[in-house]
Amino acid sequence: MMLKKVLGTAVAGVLMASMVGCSGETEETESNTQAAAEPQGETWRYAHEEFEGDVQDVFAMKFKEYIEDNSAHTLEVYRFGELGESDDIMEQTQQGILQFVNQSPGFTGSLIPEAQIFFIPYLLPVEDDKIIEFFKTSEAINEMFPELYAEQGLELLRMYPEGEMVVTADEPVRTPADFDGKKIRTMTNPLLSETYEAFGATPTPLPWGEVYGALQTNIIQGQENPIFWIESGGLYEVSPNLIFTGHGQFTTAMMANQDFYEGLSAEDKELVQSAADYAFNHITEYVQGLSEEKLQAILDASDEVTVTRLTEEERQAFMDRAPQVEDKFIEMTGESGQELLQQFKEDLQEVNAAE
Ligand code: 6CS
Repeated sequence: MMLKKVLGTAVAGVLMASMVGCSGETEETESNTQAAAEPQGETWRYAHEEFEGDVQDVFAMKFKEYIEDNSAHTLEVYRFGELGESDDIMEQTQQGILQFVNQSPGFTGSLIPEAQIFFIPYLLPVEDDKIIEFFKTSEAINEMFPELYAEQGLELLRMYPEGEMVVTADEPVRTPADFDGKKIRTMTNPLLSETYEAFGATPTPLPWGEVYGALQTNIIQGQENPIFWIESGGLYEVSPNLIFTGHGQFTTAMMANQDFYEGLSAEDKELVQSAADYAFNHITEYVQGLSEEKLQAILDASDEVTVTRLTEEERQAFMDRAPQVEDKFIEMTGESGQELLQQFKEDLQEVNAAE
């Protein structure tokens, strides 16, 4: 785990050096000049925040499969650490060094404050079928968010859920008082800090690369993530008490550099949209039941792990603190956030009514 991180950071500089100055177009060589009748493909670069076989990687590989099966283009996929942290790959995409990026709203909050809506606790359902239906049908997700990303030079292609957020800590937590004095790592957005403060903890924003080590050395006493990531990152080894609070979903977003996208032919735009739809349809199947499967893998791998599922009454004590986070969200985002939140709630009502 840690070795992967160090190696990844070391190669990032080398890759960056070879990329700067590339436009994404295939270099003209003697042989491809001669084969003028052949369709000329370009090489596009796509970076995400996870490791081989994780949810964002499965999405990326499906996107790649569609692009390469249906065009002469090639897609290079870069995983966590190969080009730096989440903020680095976003910056590289905005600069046009990368054509595609998968960045989670957990890190996009400083760029697009409204993206922090996903961190209002107890807003989103935790059930797989409901959350998937929400992402498929929500006007807020599919019509309002693309406009917000466009303001930052990004063409939002898809948002999708990766799984219910589960807290891990150095001991089981059942009440806000149990969080007292615990430093809980959050992704780096201010609203998530508000959530953990409201929950009674001391929020500690950190980039992903520092989380395992900080848990191991007790610099932090807990963190939150979906089960598949707790399993694949080995977080249960250093933070063995799993607490199902029911407060949220890990959500992510996949997008393109907008100048690049706008410069594509109509045919290539259609190709990119279809590839994103293809990957989305696959991932919404893939994530169903993934948490249960990976929880079993954790339990098989460790005797130390405990699982705490809050009762309705225990959950209520955390839910009671959600309105103050919602107020903060409005304070941070103003009218735009208010409109988004209203639409979110209407979209969620429809999903719940369709039960
Ligand atoms: O906690 C994090 O920072 C990471 N969690 C997941 C599920 N994906 C990527 C992200 O960096």
